[in-house]
Amino acid sequence: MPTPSMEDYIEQIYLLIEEKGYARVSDIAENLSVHPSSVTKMVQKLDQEKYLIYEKYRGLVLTPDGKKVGKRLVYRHELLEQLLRLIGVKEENIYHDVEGIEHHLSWDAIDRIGDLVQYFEQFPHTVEELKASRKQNEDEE
Ligand SMILES: [Mn+2]
Repeated sequence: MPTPSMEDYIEQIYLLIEEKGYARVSDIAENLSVHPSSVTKMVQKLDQEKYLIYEKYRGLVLTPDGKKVGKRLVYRHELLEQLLRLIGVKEENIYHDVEGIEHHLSWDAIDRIGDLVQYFEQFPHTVEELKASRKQNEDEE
């Protein structure tokens, strides 16, 4: 199991490869706001743990295992963003909040949140009712 920090790296690498076709140390460093030397260190660790293959002058590629994990991490991030958006969290808070909670939920909880988001999408009136109830609470405050 990757640690929270390893998860952040695998997630970013997966996103960069999806977007650009490759992930450079400098881009990973920029996206995670860390020093390139920290990226190099972590990338070596992820190579040891078989999530990716790193060759100093040729860049890095995710192994099938790394791709599988990366895909799940991106799904988890997007699902949590969807949940926060549906329950009315302000747009400016969503990304940061998801970064803060995503590593600390079990996959059981993620699956149940998946059910909840699906339920909201299947029955849009429930989202409207939630909104109405929230409005009522706000008016009472
Ligand atoms: Mn994330």
